[in-house]
Amino acid sequence: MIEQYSDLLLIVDVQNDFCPEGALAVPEGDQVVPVINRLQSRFTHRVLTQDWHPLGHSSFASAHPGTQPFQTIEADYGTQVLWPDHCVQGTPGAAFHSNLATSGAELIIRKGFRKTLDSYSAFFENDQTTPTGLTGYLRERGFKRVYLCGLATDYCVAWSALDARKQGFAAVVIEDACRAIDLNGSLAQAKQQLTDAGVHLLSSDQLGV
Ligand code: VGL
Ligand code: ZN
Repeated sequence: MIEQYSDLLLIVDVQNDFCPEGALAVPEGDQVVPVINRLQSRFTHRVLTQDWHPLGHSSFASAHPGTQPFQTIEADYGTQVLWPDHCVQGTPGAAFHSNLATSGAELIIRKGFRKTLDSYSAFFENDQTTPTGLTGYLRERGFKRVYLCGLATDYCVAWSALDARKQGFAAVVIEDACRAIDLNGSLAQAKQQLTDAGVHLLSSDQLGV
């Protein structure tokens, strides 16, 4: 049962660069759009996130001469995957998928906008201490449970769900409203971490959508 006052749908990074033809295409990334639009009609409260990097961002392989996308480096805040340039602020790749319903969202959280710090989670940047402000927003508004959907299951959706739990919210990932990058087993690892953290995994039809 979705609670209209205390539940919130968090729609993670449904942006052109994560869809087929995009710079960091997630397989079938665009297929989440109709599912998420149906889900949106069940929630009174919706928040969007947007990956929002400056040109030359430190998560881009292009910013580290001699490296290739999808290899890892050690950043001062830990291991960082290097990605193709993606979701550069103000570019078409950073825009939401054109069929995603966005006008009903109450908030758009942008993340990853500091040049030397990446951010997967909607709550904290990858140093796991720099807040985006989402915790405060949710607490002040009285939300208790976060339902998550979007891209990518094993990165921004998973990290957001884990941080939601750490911040004391109930968290539910709607699996068929997500798609994964699945880099070196990252999807299986993320699902194990989600389960261990008490995140519920559901399908949209279990929500009657
Ligand atoms: C994401 C990799 C890099 C995501 C964002 O939205 O899952 N993944 N930036
Ligand atoms: Zn990114």
